[in-house]
Amino acid sequence: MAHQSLITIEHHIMMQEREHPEATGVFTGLLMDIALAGKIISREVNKAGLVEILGSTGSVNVQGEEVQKLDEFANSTLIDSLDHTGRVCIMSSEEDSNAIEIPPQYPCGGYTAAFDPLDGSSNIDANVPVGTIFSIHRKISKGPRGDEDDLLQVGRRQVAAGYIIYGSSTMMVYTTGNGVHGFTLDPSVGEFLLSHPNIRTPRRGRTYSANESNYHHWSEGIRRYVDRLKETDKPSGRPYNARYIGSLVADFHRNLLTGGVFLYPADVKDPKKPTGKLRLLYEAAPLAFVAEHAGGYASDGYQPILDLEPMSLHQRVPLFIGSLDDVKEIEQYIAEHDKRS
Ligand code: P6P
Repeated sequence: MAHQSLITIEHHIMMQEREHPEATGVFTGLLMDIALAGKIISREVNKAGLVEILGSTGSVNVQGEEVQKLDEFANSTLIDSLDHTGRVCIMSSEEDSNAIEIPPQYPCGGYTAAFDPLDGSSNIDANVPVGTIFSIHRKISKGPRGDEDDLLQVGRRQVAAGYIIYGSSTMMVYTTGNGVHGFTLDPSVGEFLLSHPNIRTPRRGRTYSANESNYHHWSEGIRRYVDRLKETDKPSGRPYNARYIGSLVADFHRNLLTGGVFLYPADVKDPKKPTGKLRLLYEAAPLAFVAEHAGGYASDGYQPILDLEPMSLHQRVPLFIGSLDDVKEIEQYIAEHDKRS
């Protein structure tokens, strides 16, 4: 059997960096800092049932969601891995209502980091896969320190994005715009080893992921689209399969590898979720960057997620993401059946 060469994520990032002669190694270091945080979070997630960190801290985050202890641990691990390195100038996290400034005693660098430290955390106690999502931009503000303008950049300008999924194994998937690559953690040596080089997502899938308990809160176009997926007169025979884990990173990762579409539409009847539930800066935009660089697509129903200008750190957007033809079809249903609100 051909010997699969052992390529660590560090080696892979450095090989990618060599293709950018202007790269200074700071960017490489930043991705390695995130990989380190992922290893530490993985260790804690994988023993969550054994030590007293299950259950919640009793506090509530900016989203009004109860903060699970692992959420807090993941958040502080990422901040502690990044804030002193001199590689980032400002950060944003789902867990923090305000931007996270670099402490004055540390230098600022040329990049920003936005992250959802532990997405899907409401599933932790049920041992359902959860994930870390991250998004990297270049600093654009003129001052020596970073500010919110550095974070509120359109998704297409990201220089890197990806996620770490803590599932049956821990994987880190990232792109710098030069292909999407997946690495599986070998916990016995603490290394992420290349296991999924150059991931390409099928143009059309056979899976759709949506929380259908919201069906009556969806627009006409979305309801007609999902109804269509279930009709049995389709020439391709079996209709689509429904697969919904309720953990964005897990649903996204499965669809990325095998094809399919994830839908979290706007809620036309719930004033609390007028624009959907998922956040643009550290959920939709980084996963859209990964999806597009794997040949897929992500839309808010009208335009690419990557073209949306963020107005605020925790801005929510409707999200349709996955196989290119499936997401484009959703846009067609919306164009045909929905009045533009
Ligand atoms: P619902 C988890 O709380 C999360 O943010 C995503 O990981 C997941 O896709 C979504 O919310 C699930 O939301 O409303 O279907 O429970």
